[in-house]
Amino acid sequence: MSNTLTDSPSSKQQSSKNAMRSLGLLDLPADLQRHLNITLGLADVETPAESESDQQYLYRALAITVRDRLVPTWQKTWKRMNASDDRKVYYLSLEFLIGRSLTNAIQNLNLDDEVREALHNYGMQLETIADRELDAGLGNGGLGRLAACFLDSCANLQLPVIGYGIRYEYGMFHQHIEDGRQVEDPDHWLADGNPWEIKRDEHTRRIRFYGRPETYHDADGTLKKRLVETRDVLAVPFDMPIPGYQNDTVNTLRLWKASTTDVFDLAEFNAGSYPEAVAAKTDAEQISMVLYPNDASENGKELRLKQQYFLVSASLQDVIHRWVEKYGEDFSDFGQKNCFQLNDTHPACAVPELMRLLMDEHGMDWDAAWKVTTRCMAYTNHTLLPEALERWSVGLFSRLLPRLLEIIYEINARFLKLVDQQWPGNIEMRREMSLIEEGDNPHIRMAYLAIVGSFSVNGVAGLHTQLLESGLFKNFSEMWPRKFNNKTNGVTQRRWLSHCNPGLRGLLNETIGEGWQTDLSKISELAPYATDASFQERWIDIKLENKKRLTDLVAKNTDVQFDTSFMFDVQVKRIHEYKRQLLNVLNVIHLYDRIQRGETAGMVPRCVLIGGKAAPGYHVAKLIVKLINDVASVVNADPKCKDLLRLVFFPNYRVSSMEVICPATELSEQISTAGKEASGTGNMKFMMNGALTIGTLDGANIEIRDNAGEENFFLFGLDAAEVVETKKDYRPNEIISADAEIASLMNLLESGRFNPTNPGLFDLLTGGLRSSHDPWVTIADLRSYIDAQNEVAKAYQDPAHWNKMSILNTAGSGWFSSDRTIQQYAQDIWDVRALPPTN
Ligand code: T68
Repeated sequence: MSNTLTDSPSSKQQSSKNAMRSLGLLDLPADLQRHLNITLGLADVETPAESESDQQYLYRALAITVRDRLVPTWQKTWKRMNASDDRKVYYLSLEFLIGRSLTNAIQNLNLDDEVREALHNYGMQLETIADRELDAGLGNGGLGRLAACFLDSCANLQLPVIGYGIRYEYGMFHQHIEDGRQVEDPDHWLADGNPWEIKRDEHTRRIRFYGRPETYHDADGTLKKRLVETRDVLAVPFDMPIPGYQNDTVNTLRLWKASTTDVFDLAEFNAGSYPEAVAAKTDAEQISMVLYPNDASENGKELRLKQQYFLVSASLQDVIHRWVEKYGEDFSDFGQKNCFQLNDTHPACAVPELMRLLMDEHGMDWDAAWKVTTRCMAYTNHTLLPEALERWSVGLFSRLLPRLLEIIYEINARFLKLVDQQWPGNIEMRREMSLIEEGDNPHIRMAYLAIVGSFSVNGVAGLHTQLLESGLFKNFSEMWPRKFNNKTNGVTQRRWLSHCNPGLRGLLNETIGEGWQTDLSKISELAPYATDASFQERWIDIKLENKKRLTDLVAKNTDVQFDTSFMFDVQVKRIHEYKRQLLNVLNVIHLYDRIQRGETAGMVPRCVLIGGKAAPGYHVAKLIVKLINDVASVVNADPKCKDLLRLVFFPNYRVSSMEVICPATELSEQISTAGKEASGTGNMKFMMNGALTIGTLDGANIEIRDNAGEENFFLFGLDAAEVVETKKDYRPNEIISADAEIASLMNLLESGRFNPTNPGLFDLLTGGLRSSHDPWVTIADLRSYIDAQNEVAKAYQDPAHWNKMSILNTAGSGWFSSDRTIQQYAQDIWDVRALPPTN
């Protein structure tokens, strides 16, 4: 995958320097000083800038200094976009988990040396200042981070793609641990302002909620629909720059903030309730106040539906506004020239909303509008869990979005005719496939709406797509086989290898050149070095440095001291039963049990790190967090474990902590119940950084194993089909009693050893494990998991062998670049090309 459109670095740097100068930008150190003194009004900074406050100022001044250097290219990219008649893509997502922007911008602008030199004047390291930036945590986990990696890759490939999302005032909650339990704190990340955003008042849009549809005759006498008596909210855009990698491109992420229309309720106003009339207006602002922290269950809350419609309507109006400016009221080519990628069903209202805009506001008839809509909508599914599929109550919809409901009914009526043509007289099929789930409280099935309204439906890993086609969406895939396609996820190697692992970046650049940063397929050139002893030495040294870095971070955030000579065994992701953090804990208890019995032969010392957030209302997940912490307390306090085992729950796991965790990891835990994890993307970050995976045949693990070589992957457990079989006659209690080691570890857990002062605390968890209805069949996989962990230990004791496997994992990770994924979206779904350069 070569990126022929990128200019050579020297001419690029020259032209951007010229642009800077013409805009009156000074050299970087002088600019930084000016922003400190003038923009932020700080007279002096002590050198070294040791106080928190000085470092905070330095961060802000540096962020503005760097942003200044993005702006000219950003404007140019907008112009290139607007000048082009080629198709454009809009990535609609309720979540963008961006993390930090400063170091990313510095890397992509190639400003590292200049910035370091400038900070040297204040006796500061870039790392210290960069650490001051709060994560933009506008997402829950994989789905939100995927959106951020995709934007990075689109900018790297110079594709005409705009991200559209919500500017949540409060992002993903902060987690801290009290007495072993998760406690949530609000994440007011915007409290001190966000230096990366630019507010664009002139592109404000009006979003209309509630009201009622009314029929009327337009000037030509045509019968039309309009909404009256609505309650309106304004959507104000804030743009964030998405810099490409040293390629003279800066794309845009447009985030909408909800704001009042400033129209007062005159009745209240005149009744002298001025403060009440003003206060009522803050209702509007609630819409963009907070990110919903549920990653895998639908919640049915009115405010969430408001957020979804708010994003969709604002973004579609924005695109249509630019269309009308450029092409007038002729929308016949709109579908050909635009494509909306729906990141899960969260923005699925885009289907009926585009219909509404085209018909009610731009005069199109149904058939023409439907042709346009289904030509430009594409839907990505991210889950196989039925409980996570979104359904909205018809009652709520009819109050909040009455016109959209009418349109959905009409879409459904026409769709059910097609069903009837395909399966004549099959009433059952109509009921199954209907967009409306009937019953006492009928619901709209958002996934079905998204499928019917889109020209493309994709899953996010090979197995996931197969399971969608043969399971969840079987009928739809029979009806429209060509709609369904797979796009295996990827991650950006610029953040998840180059930036977060500078040691490895250096070694890679030296060994295979720098091309891998924009074309990760080149990383396969590493394979011949896998058995090279001197290369292995350097590989080991780099890992050790990274392990030290993580050890420091763990010490800073917990009271646990890691030992860098131990194996670093890591599971970080949202806490969920299907991801089976419990399985991991059971193995830790088993190791602890062996240590108590003195059966330590063949054991390898391990530091086990588990991190992740539990949805605040997910009781079982929170209990799992408590168990991890309570087991950790016992293990870490036991002198017998001192040389063999540590366990830590890493608090407040987020993007910026993963940047330290993944380069230091040696064993990556990807142990979900097969058939439940759509893809996983953490698994890819670990692989790139040379961790070996212990995993089930689930999601992208399968492709990771194929690419690493099965001899370089620790496979265990049932596959997806076997899970289904097993559930038919599942008897975990028999498995437990028949296996002495498992019986012993369960006994330890149930004896109250980890909850001496709180008997029965974990009964809910142990009861679940022992239930023949345990949907996650944890006990069924436990023996196989323990055995695989023993294989891991054996392999780790032979460093030459382990490091060969580690190198081959990195060498095999080329497929998992989000650049590859995005090239496939661009070719197979979007049909878009790189923006032509400016002339
Ligand atoms: C994840 N989904 C998948 N959902 O679980 C993971 N859900 O396998 C996959 O790799 C990743 O998506 C990217 O495709 C999520 O992260 C959510 O975060 C979410 C948020 C709100 C509502 C439902």
